[in-house]
Amino acid sequence: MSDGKSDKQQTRYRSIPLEFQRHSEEEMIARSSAFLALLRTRRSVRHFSDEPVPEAVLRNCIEAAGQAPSGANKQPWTFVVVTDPAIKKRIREAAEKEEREHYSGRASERWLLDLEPLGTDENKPFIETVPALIAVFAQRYGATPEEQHYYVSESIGIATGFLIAALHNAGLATLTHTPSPMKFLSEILQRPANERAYLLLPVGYPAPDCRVPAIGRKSLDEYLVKK
Ligand code: IYR
Repeated sequence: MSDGKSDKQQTRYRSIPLEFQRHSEEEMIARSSAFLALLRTRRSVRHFSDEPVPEAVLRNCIEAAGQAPSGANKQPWTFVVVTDPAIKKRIREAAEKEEREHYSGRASERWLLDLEPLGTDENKPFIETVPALIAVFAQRYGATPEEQHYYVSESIGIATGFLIAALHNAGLATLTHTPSPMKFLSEILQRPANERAYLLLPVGYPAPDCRVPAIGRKSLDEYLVKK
């Protein structure tokens, strides 16, 4: 077309009635309080048991993540579930290689100082201990580069949030692990060129003697602004 715009026309979705559950105010307060109480108990875990987790639970939680909103409903995500010990070992070795660089000087002094209270270091034995790793990949575009995706980081972030909440709700512990750079994940997991590794989520039951740092959360007033 002379204006440079594509002349391709897309047909609109047909519209359907919204399925929406309306609750009483009392019920809404009870439900939101219960959900808050549930999420208040979520902690990042770094000491896992090797006990296997039910595959059906992982499938449900990943499907829950897949219900997230996304730019133009492109659903630009791929979740790779790794349970094969040989692949976990390769991922651990590659992650620790990057982390050694991180902790021995690639990260700024300030960053390392900020991590000190958490006690993290370059050793990531949990990558092999956990029964499952979920590697989250962002699809930068679709099957071909012409198939554009939109708001990919926002979409992926929301879906990953759903996933972490769903896994916690199901009774599983997770760690949002971000070895950086994460390119090795694409290679080991043989992902196509349109996918970029976003996050590695070790999933399992906490080790019986699992301890976590006594961190706090900001009080609501510190991050809620009313106008
Ligand atoms: N990826 C490293 C470093 C790290 C960075 C942040 I920001 C954390 O909140 C925690 C760790 C690691 O996993 O050790």
